[in-house]
Amino acid sequence: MSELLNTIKDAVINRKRKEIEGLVDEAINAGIEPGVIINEGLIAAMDVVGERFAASDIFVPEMLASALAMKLGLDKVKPLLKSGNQPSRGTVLMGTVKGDMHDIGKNIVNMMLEGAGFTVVDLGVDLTLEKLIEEIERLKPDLLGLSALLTTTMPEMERAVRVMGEKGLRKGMKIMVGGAPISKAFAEKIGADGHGGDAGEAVELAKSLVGKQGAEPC
Ligand code: B12
Repeated sequence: MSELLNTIKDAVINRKRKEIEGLVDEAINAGIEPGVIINEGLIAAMDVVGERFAASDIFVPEMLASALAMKLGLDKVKPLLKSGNQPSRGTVLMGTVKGDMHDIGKNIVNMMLEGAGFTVVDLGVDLTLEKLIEEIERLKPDLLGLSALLTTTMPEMERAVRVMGEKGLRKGMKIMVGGAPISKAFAEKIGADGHGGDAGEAVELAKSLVGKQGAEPC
């Protein structure tokens, strides 16, 4: 089992887009849990890709090709995470902040939230404040999730949280934040309602925040 997960990880690292779907199918058929395929196969690969990029062993095109391989793998796992016809636990608006194009982590969080019974509306990447405000006013979500992967876009997250408060949009809507450079301390500093370090934490956080509707934003 761990050999197959290692093969999946290597396929993503080495950008083997033609092989990845077959390998993930093989893992699913072998009864490996979707969460294990995601964490130990696919996400583990992106950590190595990031290290190689930081060491200048690979460059943006290679990083992008690995990301595309990862997406093919995730698309195979996604149907397994869908929840049944249970009533929605609440609506979550998700997006990656302005200036940031990274969406793999956000998409995994979306998949897990949907699997846990939330209705997720994905606003994509490079999300402007104007678009965000428009969609919050239109959809009145229970939760807003913001993702950032670049240290240079962390101030955009801070700005979004501040402006949501200034516009009075936090009444009835909690804000959770995440992404590799985002810490619990940063989330507290910018006044978000919570921080999730991975998709599993995001789901638990979402459940607890939706249960706390009506409380004043911190
Ligand atoms: C893939 C990748 C890319 C792809 C993105 C493709 C895509 N569609 O997302 C491409 C090639 C486009 C790319 C571009 C760039 N990248 Co890049 N990229 C990565 C890489 C290798 C992997 C990111 C990833 O997908 N990780 C896997 C996911 C699953 O993890 P995650 O995003 O952290 O998400 C998890 C948690 O954080 C959490 N989470 C995430 N979001 C949220 C939201 C909420 C609400 C919650 C609760 C939780 C949560 O749950 C997720 C699931 O467990 C990282 C290295 C790394 N290890 O992070 C570099 C990295 C982020 N990139 C980096 C850089 C520098 C860039 C570029 C500037 C490179 C360049 N010179 O052009 C550009 C920037 C483009 C832009 N404007 O955004 C640096 C950032 C350094 C820094 N200090 O900011 C990194 C760290 C690489 C490195 N080691 O130097 N990149």
